[in-house]
Amino acid sequence: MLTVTFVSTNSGKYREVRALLRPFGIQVRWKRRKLPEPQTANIEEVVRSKLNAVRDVTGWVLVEDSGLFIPSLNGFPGVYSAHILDIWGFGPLFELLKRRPRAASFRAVAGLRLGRRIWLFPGEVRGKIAPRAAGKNGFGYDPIFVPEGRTRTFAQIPVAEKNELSHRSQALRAAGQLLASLDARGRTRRPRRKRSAA
Ligand code: ITT
Repeated sequence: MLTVTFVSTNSGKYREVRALLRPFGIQVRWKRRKLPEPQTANIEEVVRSKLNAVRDVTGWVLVEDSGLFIPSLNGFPGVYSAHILDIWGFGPLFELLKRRPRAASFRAVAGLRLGRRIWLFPGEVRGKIAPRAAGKNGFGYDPIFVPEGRTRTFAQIPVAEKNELSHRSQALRAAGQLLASLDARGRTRRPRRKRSAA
């Protein structure tokens, strides 16, 4: 079974990543480490920087950067989502959105590294900010995000349902497909030949 080391400080992300890669037969090992994030509004750049900082980790390495982007706030909190939630909670966001459109999207970019090779996989889910926080599942902004076509927040629906829709699931499914096609050294797996009955 292929094993991938997921480097992150976020246990909520780890739980989802583990569940999302399981169907591909991939085992996830969690390495809890804070990686430097450059001052940039671009998630891909953050992921490249995270991948650069895990060069010392051997074998397949996975990192992820994500955030909540609100167009009526020019994309805020975006790449600063984790920090803003720490210092603000939800209150000031509700305040800012009183007279602004509540459309929002979660975006994620997963990054894989094997030696000197890297791969990036984006994912996005659109929705809106709920009028008030609701639900206990998930983590981060899940209690205030209602995905498109639904009436309940990510924190109100079962995690398995979030994992069908989420930004992270899109990114991780693409990563899972790549991993399932390669071996521990990054070589293309060949389908086993059937022995012909002689
Ligand atoms: P690492 O960098 O160590 O992986 P982190 O939590 O600091 O962990 P990010 O810098 O990528 O991760 O920040 C992402 C933040 O965006 C995360 O902490 C949440 O606040 C929010 N977020 C991202 N995906 C989310 C999701 O699926 N549900 C709720 N909030 C999410």
